[in-house]
Amino acid sequence: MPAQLPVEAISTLSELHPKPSHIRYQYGTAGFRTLGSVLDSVLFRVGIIAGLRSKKLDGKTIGVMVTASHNPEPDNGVKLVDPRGEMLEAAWEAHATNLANAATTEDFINALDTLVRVAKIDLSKPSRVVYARDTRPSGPSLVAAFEDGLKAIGAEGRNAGVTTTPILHYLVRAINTKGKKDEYGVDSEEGYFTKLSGAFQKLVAGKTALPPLIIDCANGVGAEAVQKMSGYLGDSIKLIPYNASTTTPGALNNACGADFVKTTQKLPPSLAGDIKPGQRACSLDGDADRLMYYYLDDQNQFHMLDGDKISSLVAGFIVDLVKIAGLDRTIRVGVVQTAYANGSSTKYLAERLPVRCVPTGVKHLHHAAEHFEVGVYFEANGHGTVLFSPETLQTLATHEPSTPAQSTALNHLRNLTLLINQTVGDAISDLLLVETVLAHKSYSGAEWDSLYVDLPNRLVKVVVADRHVFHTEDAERRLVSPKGLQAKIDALVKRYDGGRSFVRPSGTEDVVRVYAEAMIKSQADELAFRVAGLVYDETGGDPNTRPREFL
Ligand code: G16
Repeated sequence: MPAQLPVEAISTLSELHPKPSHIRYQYGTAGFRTLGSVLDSVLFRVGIIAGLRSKKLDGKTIGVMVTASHNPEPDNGVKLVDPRGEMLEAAWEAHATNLANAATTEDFINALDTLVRVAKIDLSKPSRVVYARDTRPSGPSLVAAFEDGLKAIGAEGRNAGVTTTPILHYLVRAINTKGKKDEYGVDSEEGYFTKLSGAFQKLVAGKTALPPLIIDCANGVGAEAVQKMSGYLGDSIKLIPYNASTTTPGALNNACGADFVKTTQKLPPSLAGDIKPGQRACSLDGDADRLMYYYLDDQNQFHMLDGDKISSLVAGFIVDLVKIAGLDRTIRVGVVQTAYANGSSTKYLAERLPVRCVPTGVKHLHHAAEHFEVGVYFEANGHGTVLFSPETLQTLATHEPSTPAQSTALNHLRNLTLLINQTVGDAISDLLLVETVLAHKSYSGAEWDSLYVDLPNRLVKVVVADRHVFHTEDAERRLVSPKGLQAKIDALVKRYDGGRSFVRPSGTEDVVRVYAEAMIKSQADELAFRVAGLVYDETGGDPNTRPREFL
């Protein structure tokens, strides 16, 4: 008789983690994400789902990260990581949503039964899960609920403790490739730090010493990782962590971090006075998978270097190296962006490389980037990485250079494949990558910034009664519902020189996001707030959050 679901164990433990009746959960842009106080049942169920996913994949290790990343401290969330360190397969997102919403233990067990049947899961297979959490106060109890889920399904769990999202992704891939031809690295935090720091030291050897780098850690888990990484980097670069108070209540992502910088286009107030004109610094988000750079010019003016600028810098560098190495006929470098990419960046990149636009969410960018030999993907919010296809890795490993210049470029490319965490966006890996390129190009922040001039833009959040009535098409650049709203937006956009605007529901916060661009800043602000007003009027939002006309 085939192995059966351990119904009794699931049932007993499930009763300890009942689903609140008034909440509908959704596996969104980056997993389940909402107030930490209402996630207990979700975490328990995710424990079981992760176990089943592992069984489905023949006992390969699945990752689970408990975090709400850039969201405010009271929020929390959970995302599943597939065996190669990439985001969960889309079909299973739907299974996860379905299971999280089963009203009772009985419904939950019935839904599990259906999943096992439909997905043809062999329950006799082993199941292994590695998991971690960020520094949020709700983390420990949510992890305990998750561990009950593992226990219920009989999965073997490995607790990676408190660490960053990208380190968890790294661990998943390292565990699953251990002892194989494509071994990703030693499956420990130490393995991660050693791999990245070793590659960085080789890449910047012989270059002019890099100036110390101030890193705003968003008072999140990145602070601990930055401190640890510092110890491995020797004197190749000095990292100076700011906003490293991981235990101060309410500090996480508050007036600091990558999302604060991107949305307010301002320096975190806690850094003011400590950054000198010409000096560059950067911000991580709450789980250290996003990165935002900036610098002050001679007039003390703040300049932001976002994901698009990182993408342009890095893609240009890799294209040059590929050419110098004599591999430009074999290796095609491409870039993936989303609708949030600044129009100037798209223009700049598209004149040089193939560029694709996909819906928001690293999972979408990642898959699109896999179609290139080298796929550079960054969201404007600073979330991204570079992927080298298996064939490209093979080419880099076996190519015989015919000149010293080719040999040097080839070595740099090989070291880049080690420096870059190719599983997912990784702020620490990305900042070492940026510093590498700046060292090679001898660029200051201002020189990097001058690759192209950003079109003024504005991002606004609108709280609406139900964001699920918003549906988009064309890589989220157009609304299909509510009906008629897109036509009104189009009419408005036409009145602005260089105007562009789009509206989409967030997959991580209970808001609708509005983005606008125009030739001048005041016009971009005005357009964003006018479109936000249209969204509000159409759907009836919270009166306290009605967008102001414009600033
Ligand atoms: C997550 C995703 C990102 C996405 C961001 C915002 O980031 O991983 O790809 O850009 O959410 O998504 P949305 O606009 O749908 O809320 P993080 O850093 O919060 O995990």
